[in-house]
Amino acid sequence: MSIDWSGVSHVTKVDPAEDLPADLSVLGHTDLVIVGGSDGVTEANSLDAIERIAESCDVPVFQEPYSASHVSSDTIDAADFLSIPAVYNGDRANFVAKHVEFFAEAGKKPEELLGASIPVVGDLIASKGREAVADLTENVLAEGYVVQNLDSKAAAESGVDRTYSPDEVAGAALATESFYDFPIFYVEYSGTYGGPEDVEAAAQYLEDTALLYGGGIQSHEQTTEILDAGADAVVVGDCFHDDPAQFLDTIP
Ligand code: 1GP
Repeated sequence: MSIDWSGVSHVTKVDPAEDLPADLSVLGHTDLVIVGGSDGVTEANSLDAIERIAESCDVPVFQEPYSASHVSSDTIDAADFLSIPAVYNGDRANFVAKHVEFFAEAGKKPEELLGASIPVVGDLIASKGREAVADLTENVLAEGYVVQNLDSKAAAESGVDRTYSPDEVAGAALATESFYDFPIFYVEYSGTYGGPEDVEAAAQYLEDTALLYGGGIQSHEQTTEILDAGADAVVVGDCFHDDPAQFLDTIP
């Protein structure tokens, strides 16, 4: 499947394990919302966040899980897309194993699900039949990720123990577009501003793949610097949770 990124330059990452601002109307100024975090995420808090956002504003909502247990037929129905990270500089679980686990879960037979305590993704088949698996896979996007802040929860969760040089970032971007054919390449500096260098390195190789940068964006100037470096969109997370008024300054 494909997304039209031409109208998307500002993305908000909402952590479902954190408190959401009471007034979510500021999300009317962003182009896309991703619901996902790196600690304390559950199916229940993901579904709650997705539904509250969808009720509050008319923007596409992605769910970005780091475990199959965050996904259910309810979250799939509520979100527009599932975006699943594949972390180049992470451990094997985060480039291969979690993905196989997710799709194995989706393909389970109904009798294997008896007694499941949460509405796992496998209940798709139990409740809606095997054709629901095809519907699911149409709504799954892979994100090629490079995690560049070793002190972040994202690095800990994905087994990252080394950051990439700009040349390696460029190589990962080229692989994303020309080899893996993922629709998204994500430069992740979660919690700190990494500047434009990695974005410039990646942008030279990306034509069809959308280039996202996230990490430490708190101002219009930072947004502009990253977009000028070649990113399709900035991703803003902490600033949304911490200071919704400041968050408005990050809008291009
Ligand atoms: C986190 O890239 C996003 O996954 C946004 O980062 O929280 O630092 O804005 P911040």
